[in-house]
Amino acid sequence: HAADAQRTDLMTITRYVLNEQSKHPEARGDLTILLSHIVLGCKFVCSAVNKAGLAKLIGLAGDTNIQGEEQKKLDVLSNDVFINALKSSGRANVLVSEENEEPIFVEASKRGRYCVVFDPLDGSSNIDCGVSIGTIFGIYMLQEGSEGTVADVLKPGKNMVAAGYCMYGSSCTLVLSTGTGANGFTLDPSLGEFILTHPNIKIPKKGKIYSVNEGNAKNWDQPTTSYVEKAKFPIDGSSPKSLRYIGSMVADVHRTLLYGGIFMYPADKKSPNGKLRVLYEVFPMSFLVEQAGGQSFTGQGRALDIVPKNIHERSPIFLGSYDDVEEIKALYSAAE
Ligand code: AHM
Ligand code: MG
Repeated sequence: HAADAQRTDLMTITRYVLNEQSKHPEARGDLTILLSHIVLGCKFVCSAVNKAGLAKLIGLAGDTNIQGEEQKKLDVLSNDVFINALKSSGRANVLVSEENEEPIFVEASKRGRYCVVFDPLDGSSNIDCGVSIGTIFGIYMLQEGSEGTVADVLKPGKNMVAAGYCMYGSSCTLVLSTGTGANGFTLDPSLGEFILTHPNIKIPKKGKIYSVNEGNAKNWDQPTTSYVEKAKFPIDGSSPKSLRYIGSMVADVHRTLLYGGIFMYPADKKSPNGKLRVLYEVFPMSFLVEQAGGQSFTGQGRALDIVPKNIHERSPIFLGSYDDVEEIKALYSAAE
């Protein structure tokens, strides 16, 4: 019986990654191990995020613990969790975190072949009010013959071997791609396992939602202004689009993947490169969106083609449904 089979034969994220691995007979299982350490980090942060409100209420946050240390802020704690999980995997080499100015080079005895770029807790302005936040990550393989240098991560996003995010929301959802489509997993708290709930995510070809911080409109360029104007006052007889903006990239991109539409953080006069970081925000999300059949554009070209010059570089970004991104691309071409 199909329903029974579902309950007794669960596709956990580990099982899924092992299946993927078995398609590559040469694979040594290193990526599988690395990913399982990232998954552990996500579970840890999920549990900390869920307890955060309570901890505040009973006076833990900002308090000192038994060792006399101050309780760590959630974003600092999340960063420590991921760094430790990655180092202890024995499979990581160069690490880039939004929280660290400089790249981290794993010590020789624990080094592996993978470089991980990540934002341990994105959407920090939403932490204190209980709105969804998330972790974003991307994985590169070390260049042939390299011992691990910053050059190993200053590579276009299309070179990533895997990317994903984990959203700490009403449920804990992890979306992962190892380059063969995008798949969504939901944490079953009673099992402590991520279960495949959104197999082979395909973003609708065209959406009805636009997602942008419209408070910056005064400083936008012409193509962005025209796009949003058309979304609100369509001239072709179609219905206006809905606006949804959470201000948490993971949540805004997750909705865009499932419901379609466009998410944008454009350039503006005050921030000519937008706000979002190329390595650990723009690249992983663009990777997932392309894997789901959508597009990601910078205002100049394909986002995954950017060659970053420094690890915390920013870029404008327009990503989502294929047709919606075509429209913004046309507006930029017309403005040239
Ligand atoms: P953060 O890394 O400081 O949390 O900033 C990134 C966040 C994204 O999650 C979100 O898309 C964006 O900032 C929202 O920015 P704004 O408040 O300018 O709209
Ligand atoms: Mg961030």
